[in-house]
Amino acid sequence: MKLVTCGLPYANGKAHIGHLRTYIPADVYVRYLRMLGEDVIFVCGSDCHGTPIVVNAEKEGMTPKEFVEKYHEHFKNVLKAVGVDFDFYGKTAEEYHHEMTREIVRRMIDGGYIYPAEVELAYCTRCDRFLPDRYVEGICPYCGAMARGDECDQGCGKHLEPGEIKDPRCKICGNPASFRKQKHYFFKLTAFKEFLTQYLENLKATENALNYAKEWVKNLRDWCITRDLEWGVRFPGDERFVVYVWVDAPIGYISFTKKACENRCDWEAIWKRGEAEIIHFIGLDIVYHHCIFWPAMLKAANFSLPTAIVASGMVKVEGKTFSKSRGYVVWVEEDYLKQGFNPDYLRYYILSYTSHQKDLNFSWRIFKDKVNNELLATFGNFLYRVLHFSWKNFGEVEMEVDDEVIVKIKETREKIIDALNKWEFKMVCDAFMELAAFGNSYFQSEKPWDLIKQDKNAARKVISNSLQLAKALMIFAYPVMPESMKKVAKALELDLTSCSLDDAAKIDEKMKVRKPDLPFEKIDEKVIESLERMMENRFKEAEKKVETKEEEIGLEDFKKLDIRVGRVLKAEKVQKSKKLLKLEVDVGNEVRQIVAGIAENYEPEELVGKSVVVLVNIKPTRIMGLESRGMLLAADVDGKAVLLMPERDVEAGTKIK
Ligand code: B3M
Ligand code: ZN
Repeated sequence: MKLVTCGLPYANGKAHIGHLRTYIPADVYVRYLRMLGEDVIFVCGSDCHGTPIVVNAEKEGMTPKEFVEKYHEHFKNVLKAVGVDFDFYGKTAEEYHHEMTREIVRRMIDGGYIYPAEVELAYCTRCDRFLPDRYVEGICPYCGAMARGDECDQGCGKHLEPGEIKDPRCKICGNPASFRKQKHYFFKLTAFKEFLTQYLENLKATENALNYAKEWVKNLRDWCITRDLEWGVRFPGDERFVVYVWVDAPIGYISFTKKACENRCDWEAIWKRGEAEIIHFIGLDIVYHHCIFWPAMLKAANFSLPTAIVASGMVKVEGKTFSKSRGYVVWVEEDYLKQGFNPDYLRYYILSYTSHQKDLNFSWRIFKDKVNNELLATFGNFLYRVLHFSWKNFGEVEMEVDDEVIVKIKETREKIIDALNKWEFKMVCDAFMELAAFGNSYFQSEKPWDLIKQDKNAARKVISNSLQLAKALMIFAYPVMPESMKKVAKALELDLTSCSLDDAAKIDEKMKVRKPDLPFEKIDEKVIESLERMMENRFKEAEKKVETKEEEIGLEDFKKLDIRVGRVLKAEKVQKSKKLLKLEVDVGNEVRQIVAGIAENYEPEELVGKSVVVLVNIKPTRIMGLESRGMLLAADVDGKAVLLMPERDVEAGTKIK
């Protein structure tokens, strides 16, 4: 028995192509395993907890429960639409999941792996609350990048423990946070160093995951596993807290397995007695949680351990690093499904573009080329020509297949199995595409359309070989493109849902052929052009937003500015300059010489005695050889300076806040 899972998407936004990079290969893998006769359970579900969900629900004026429900439904529908067919798709907000989490955490407590300790945590005095995880932003203590409370997401990618972040600031009100002590609970991850080192030695995993994990295991720290929040799974050791989202999320794999097993199998055989292989498909960004934290938790609770971790590379969009805020994102529902594209095209793209471990670039142009040149011109062309010719000229074919063809088919099957064992899905696609190319050149060189005019029996032999190849191709490609293959298989009255990979080389006595449907449709250049334009607009829009956002400053930045009311004591024109006035301005504790570009708008004499607004701590500079220490603030009215002045008489030196 095998259990296959996918990383649980946060019910915190729409499904994008980055998600599919995990789910589609996992789905394809499961379909192949089943065609190899394996008993497989395939589960996933929505990750409903964590601070971003609470924060975003608040923003949308919903309760967290309503909020996660909305995105849960979205994910369920989108995944179904792209043919990702889980046995069970749950959500961690459900009671059954809370129960399972509490049982496992209780076991960790009973095992002596959880201890309390005081920690200094970010606390917002204005909001009067502790600031867990995403409620706080600040500076990463490791690399200095801007970071979130639990993760250096823009810099070194490290997990941050509560209290670690520097210069914390409340995400809700923007106030600088202070630190306060609070008692929390820690998981003794450090006690698992030896176990994990050993475990990683034997773990079947993609290189990308293993390389990172083997480095990380050298430097473990205990994990704070409680959070001061309402939304989440209550921590059984102290009901004031909930458990950290990364404690309960992977337990979803177990609670969903239990659900999937109802009346069908024994979940404890899988998760307590080690009687199944447990294979986690994840993204490269959550390797730490799956290769370090999760096996240690399972070990502490005396549960079965994952046997394999399959990490996919990341996704790029039109050559740029995936980023929702920068607009480098392809939304599955509105950008893809709503265009009416066949979901199988996307499945094929994701599988065949590159090695599963490498970065995948999604581009609409490559998409079109792959569909039109590979799926249509090679694969679909062969299937359609063979089926169409057979239907038109024979209707029913007495089969007689050359050994060479059977050998070719068996070789392809071996290649596919070999590639699956390495989780190299591109190699799977390459194998069946190669067989399609072989079929094409065979059909082309034998010219059955000529042959049939002279020797119908010779033509039948060619068609019989070709039909065998066509059937094999449908079977081999079915897991990758289930709907399209089902559609063409109708012409052979072949039920792919009950086929095994072995059936590809089995020779029927006779094959009946009906009028075939075209398996694929050509993608129109105009459609691609309009999608490219749509993407470009999206990038531009996002850029604008990012720019305005970057101009936002915090209160503490503003406080750095020393702005005061000043009184002009003297003013005169700067010689040889049309624009400049040289002023002497009393700024409270001293008189400063300031050179200002306002001569075209103000006469020197009208300024003397007036109150102005001065930025005092700007770096001194020299303008036309004259020192200027300070800057007058003015409104820029189409390039014309209009000086700011206090609305009533104010003493020179008064601070502006
Ligand atoms: N919900 C999604 C992520 O960080 C997170 C995965 C949980 S898997 C147990 O990509
Ligand atoms: Zn960092």
